[in-house]
Amino acid sequence: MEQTGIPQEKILEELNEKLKKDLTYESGKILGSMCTTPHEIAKKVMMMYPEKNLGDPGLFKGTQEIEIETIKMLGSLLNNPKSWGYMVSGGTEANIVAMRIARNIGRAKGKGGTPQVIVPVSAHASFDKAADLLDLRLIRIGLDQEYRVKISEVKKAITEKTIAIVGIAGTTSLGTIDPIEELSDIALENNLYLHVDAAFGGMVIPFLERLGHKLPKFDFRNKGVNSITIDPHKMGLAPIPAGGILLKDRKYILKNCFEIPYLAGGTYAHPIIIGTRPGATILATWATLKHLGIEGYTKIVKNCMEITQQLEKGIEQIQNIELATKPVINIVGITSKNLDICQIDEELRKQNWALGKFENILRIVVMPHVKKQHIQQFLKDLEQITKKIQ
Ligand code: 0PR
Repeated sequence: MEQTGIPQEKILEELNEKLKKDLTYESGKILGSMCTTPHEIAKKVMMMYPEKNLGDPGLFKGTQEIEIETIKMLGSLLNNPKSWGYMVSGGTEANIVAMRIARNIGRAKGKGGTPQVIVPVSAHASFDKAADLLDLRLIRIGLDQEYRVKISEVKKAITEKTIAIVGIAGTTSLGTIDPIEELSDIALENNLYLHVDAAFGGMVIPFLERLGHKLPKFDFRNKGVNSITIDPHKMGLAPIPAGGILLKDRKYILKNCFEIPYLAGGTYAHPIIIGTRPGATILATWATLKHLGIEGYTKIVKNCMEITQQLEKGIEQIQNIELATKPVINIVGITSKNLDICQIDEELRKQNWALGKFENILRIVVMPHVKKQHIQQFLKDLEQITKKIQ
């Protein structure tokens, strides 16, 4: 650290200089991220209240009420305004919290040995983190031709050690939606906890439904769904960190809290992982949800889907590459039978394009910062690269 402090202006200049190395969403080159520039109102609100701490909510009762209102808004989006939950640091924490509750419910049922959780192979890495932290064993189930979990395999995988099933609504690699209705029936029949990871899809699918897309019911309309992850810091245009964990029933969480008796605001039982917790991003999420409303988000999602279709058509016209599957939401996977995907990725990176790379798929997430002209340019560059490396 400096012995003598540096004037503010100089520091801001230095920061500005150093951050020139960062890619920006505005450049349109970031095609593989699930995050984007937060909405203007989110940025404003976030800067206004940086000191709010929901680790000690008794001190910030107003902020706490706003968190509850935020959860209610997300709950009504997921068709259960009565659901209970918390704003967390993101999908990872939300999934870990859900897995912890499922494990504890399993324990309370007297299930012995290492608890088993049935997950699709498409599950996000946060489930590996949860398994490691919570001493769970993941039982991984393969996918059908449309990259959704194979229901018959899920049924076969259930044992007396199974404590939970996970379904994904908007997978990380391709945005596909598992048959949650069928998973719900299986969970009810076998008295198992069902968690839905809608970290990305939660802020997309409800609006696509409003636009008339026929998609599987993924939310609390299914009686067997116990909890849902939904992240406003992805398609919700909220600032990072703003994830959400919603539970069908408040009793699940009440039995699973850590009581902190000495807090300045009075005793509080922490239900989630982190302690000191930003209120500002939650206030900003609340403001963004209220400002955009259902209509605002529906418009944003409609626009992203139109650009997704533009990209889809463009890919179909380029030789030697193809769509991994027809996109159901604003995520597109590119694959190839005769070209090396890693080589395509390398060449794209030389031109500053930043996509997601999975085993044999390049992923594009058509976020609100991705515009028509970016996709046009991308398709041109991609076509040239495929010709060059043939
Ligand atoms: N569940 C699903 C289905 C996800 O796709 C993700 C994140 C998570 C949970 C975890 O969410 P957090 O990252 O908020 O904890 N998926 C993105 C991914 O792995 C995260 C991401 C975001 C990656 C922006 C890159 C990036 O630039 O692709």
